[in-house]
Amino acid sequence: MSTPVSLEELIAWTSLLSEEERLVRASVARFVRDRCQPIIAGCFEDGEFPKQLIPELGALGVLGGNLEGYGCPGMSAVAYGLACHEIEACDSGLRSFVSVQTSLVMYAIHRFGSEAQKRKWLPEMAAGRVIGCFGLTEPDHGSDPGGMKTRAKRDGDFWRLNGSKLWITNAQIADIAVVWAKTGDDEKSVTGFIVERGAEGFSATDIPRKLSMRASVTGGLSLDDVRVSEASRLPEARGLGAPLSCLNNARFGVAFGVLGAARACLEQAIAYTMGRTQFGVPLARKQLVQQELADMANEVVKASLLSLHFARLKDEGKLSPAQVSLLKRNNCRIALEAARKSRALLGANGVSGDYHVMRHAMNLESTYTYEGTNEIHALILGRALTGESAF
Ligand code: TGC
Ligand code: FAD
Repeated sequence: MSTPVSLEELIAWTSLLSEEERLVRASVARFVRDRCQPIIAGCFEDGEFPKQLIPELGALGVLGGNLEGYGCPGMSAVAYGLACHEIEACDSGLRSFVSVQTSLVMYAIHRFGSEAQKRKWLPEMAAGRVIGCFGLTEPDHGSDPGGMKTRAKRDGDFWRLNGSKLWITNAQIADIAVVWAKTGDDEKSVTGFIVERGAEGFSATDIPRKLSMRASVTGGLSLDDVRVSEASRLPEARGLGAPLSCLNNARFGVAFGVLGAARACLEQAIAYTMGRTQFGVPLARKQLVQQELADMANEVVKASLLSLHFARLKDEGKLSPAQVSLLKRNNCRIALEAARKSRALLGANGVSGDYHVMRHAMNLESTYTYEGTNEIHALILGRALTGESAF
């Protein structure tokens, strides 16, 4: 038997990373191994998000990691992507927390907020003392947020918000919500507001019986004539393009992250089939098993290298939304396939929480759908390729 080659060696990422990127990756991997991995299976089973880890994520510098100034570390897109990758190797729900805080809420304030809003919220959010959520999806408007029913009506120096949002990560634990509402009927009237927890008429509700992302908080937001000051409106956000540009960033983090989950599943499948004997030999000596492992490795290695290439483009400000869609769609699909294949290779043990692959597979079903479904990204790419909109 020859010495096995690790997935890490096949990807050969390390030689392509800067010193800073390697350091970020190593410190996040250490945190994940010591602080997250030991508790995650229990959190998932209990349907609990490990809130105690939030200040530690802040101290690690991953919250707002790729933003500049206001207490944010300003790391490269590559370093931030690698942090997402390492966190999601443990659990997609943990990475979701980081994505929503960083790419959706902090980015929205950083990009579209007033100077006062940035000074007030960003340093606190980077430290993990203030938690945010991002309310775009509604019960009747998911893939087509342009059809949202939530409305904002001017009332002197205030606004009155009415409507509801559903499937909102962090809803029940958030101190602030970035809520998107229309001031008229047109998509161009989409406006963003920072709504604080405790505002009269504003409440968060649970979504019961969630079978995916159980270590993440997901809920609904209800806005019943909520009075919000003009100072809480994001002054630079005009039209649907504003929330969609937040999604570009979040989709990038998802794409990098899911490869961490795929890597964890593949490594588990390799270890398991090398250790498990059936018909007198280790499963890893069976050709059909090796074909499954080879197929998974193929996809994970290709996706990892593409992700790194696109992350470098992002750092140069050259990554287009169509490229983000391609990456998000590809990586979510191959990660879900890797989790399902790994689950099968572990046989009955594959459905046990002790081996983690089933938890990853259940989580990855959500990543396939959120931040734009597999089909919506196909249509975004189709529109880019043909110039024809087929939504
Ligand atoms: P469309 O006519 O294409 O565009 C309207 C305006 O927006 C601009 N735009 C973008 N700007 C920046 N980045 C993008 N990716 C953009 N895509 C479009 C566009 O230029 C236009 O601007 P303007 O100035 O001309 O008005 O809009 P549409 O209504 O046809 O919709 C397009 C579509 C379907 C692609 C879009 O609605 C879409 O992406 N739908 C998917 C919705 C989605 O992804 N929701 C995610 C919610 S958040 C979430 O899931 C968080 S999960 C938690 C976690 O991350 O862990
Ligand atoms: P729908 O839009 O109803 O789609 C249902 C099916 O129809 C999908 O397969 C879809 O691909 C397909 N479909 C839709 N339109 C077309 C078309 N034109 N052509 C072909 N097929 C089509 N949202 C937020 O705003 N903030 C959050 O923090 C957030 N967190 C989430 C966390 C989790 C765990 C989950 C599961 C979702 C979260 N979402 C969040 C919502 C998520 O973004 C939406 O679920 C997603 O955009 C899809 O919307 P939908 O569920 O309404 O599905």
